[in-house]
Amino acid sequence: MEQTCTRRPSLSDFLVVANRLPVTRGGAGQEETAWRRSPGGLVSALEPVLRRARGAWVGWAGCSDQQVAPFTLDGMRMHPVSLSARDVAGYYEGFANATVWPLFHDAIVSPTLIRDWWQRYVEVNTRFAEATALAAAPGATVWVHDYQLLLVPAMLRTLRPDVSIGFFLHIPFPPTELFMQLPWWPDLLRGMLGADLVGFQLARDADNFRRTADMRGLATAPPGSGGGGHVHMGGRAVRVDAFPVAADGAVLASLARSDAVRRRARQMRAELGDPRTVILSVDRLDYTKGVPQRLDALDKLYAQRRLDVDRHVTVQIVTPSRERIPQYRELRKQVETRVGRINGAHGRLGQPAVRYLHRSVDRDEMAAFLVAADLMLVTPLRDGMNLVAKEYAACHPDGDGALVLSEFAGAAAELDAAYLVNPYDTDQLARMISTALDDAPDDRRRRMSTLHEQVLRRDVHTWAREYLSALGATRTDAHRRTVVGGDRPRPRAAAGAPTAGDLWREQ
Ligand code: ADQ
Repeated sequence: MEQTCTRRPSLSDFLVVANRLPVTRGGAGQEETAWRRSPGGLVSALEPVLRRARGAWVGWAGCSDQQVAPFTLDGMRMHPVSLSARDVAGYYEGFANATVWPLFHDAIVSPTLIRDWWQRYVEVNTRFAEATALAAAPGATVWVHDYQLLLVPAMLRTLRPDVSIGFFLHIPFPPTELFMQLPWWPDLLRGMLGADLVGFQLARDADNFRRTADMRGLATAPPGSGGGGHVHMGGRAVRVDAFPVAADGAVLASLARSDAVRRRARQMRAELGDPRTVILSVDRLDYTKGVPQRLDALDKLYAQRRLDVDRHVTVQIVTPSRERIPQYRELRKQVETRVGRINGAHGRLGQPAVRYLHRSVDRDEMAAFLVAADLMLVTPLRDGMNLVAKEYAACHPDGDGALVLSEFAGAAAELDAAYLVNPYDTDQLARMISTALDDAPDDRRRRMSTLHEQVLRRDVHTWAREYLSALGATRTDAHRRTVVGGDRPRPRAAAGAPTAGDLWREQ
């Protein structure tokens, strides 16, 4: 694996800016200083563009109080932004994850408002914007990601008006009244509107955003048009639209067909006692994912003997997440207490009802779990999209399996052939699990085949291409407007700098 350090980073034509760099330090048997690429759909979708366009990634390396020099890994330039322990506490665990995250997820838990956290958030966003401004070539394309960096687009525009700026929010954008509970909402809105293109998961997120912009007297057009349209601000037209994120469908489907994964899936079923039905859930351990409510529904089903431990085994895998935040520690206790109670009440010696794993699993193991499951439960209380639902559908090319999916996952807008459910209603959730298990095999197969086709038709590469083409078009539009409308032209890219649209067309 190529890894070189450089003190003088050269400039890049395409930059991704996200809270975390797509790398982790040291692996088994590796030097502590060696970096490895972290797996992930976003990195693999953007890798071809990053390689071709002298691409770079700006983000936090994950270790606090350490300066890490820029380095190149597998042809991608990495620009680490350093965070102190106080930055991590105020910006990341504080404002991003204990203020914005809960508020944008329907305030499922109460957002905490602390002025010092906000100050840290502003400082760290400034640092990200400055690092990006230094690394971008004239006229570069910059794609900023997610709720940790809402202020970066406007900050970057001030520093580098020549670059083309895209912003994408991976989580829901809340209704106006909820957003306005944040004392700093006008700053956040202005921050996002620094972009040329503001992208959301769903049309309803884009609608919420445009309605909020209306509150500031910013002209939006056309209203209620199903998510598309522009917000006009400071003589600029900002395009606002929906780009639902997708799974790496083809890769997962071929993994699911591979001998190794199929063998491992059979072995897993054998280890579970070869039950008739394997019920699976895989979540990051977050209060938005609805894990306690789902366990309550399963508890009912085992208690009513509609599920029994010899024939129906449930596997719940949770990835540890944000464990320094009190609400996440509390959630872990709630989940583990419920698992213990269900197994105490309904399990037998050597045959628990719920097998519980609190860990992350690698991609092949994850694919084997998804293949092994007859029924997948994805029941978040609120979720921007939820890729696990799409990944499950990708892993079932033959129409076997069934997906119970929350109406409040963004994925439900597309995957309406799933068994859709309101996860707040545990009786309904329990009934829907029964329905999915008892449905006529032909109906189940029809639903699953539809889901599989959907996730393969539009994968993560299509998603990135759609977004970057739209971003490229904003530059062309802006140029046209300056010619036709006679506005003061924006400082232009250096001659020949590729636009986001060109980057994709070159593929
Ligand atoms: P998350 O809330 O982290 O992300 P989700 O989409 O559920 O969202 O999962 C992300 C990835 O984590 C998936 O690829 C999944 O396979 C993986 N994963 C989950 N548990 C795992 C485990 N135990 N071991 C290994 N891998 C695991 C945010 C938003 C989502 C949105 C995504 C992408 O909250 O709504 O779908 O971004 O935009």
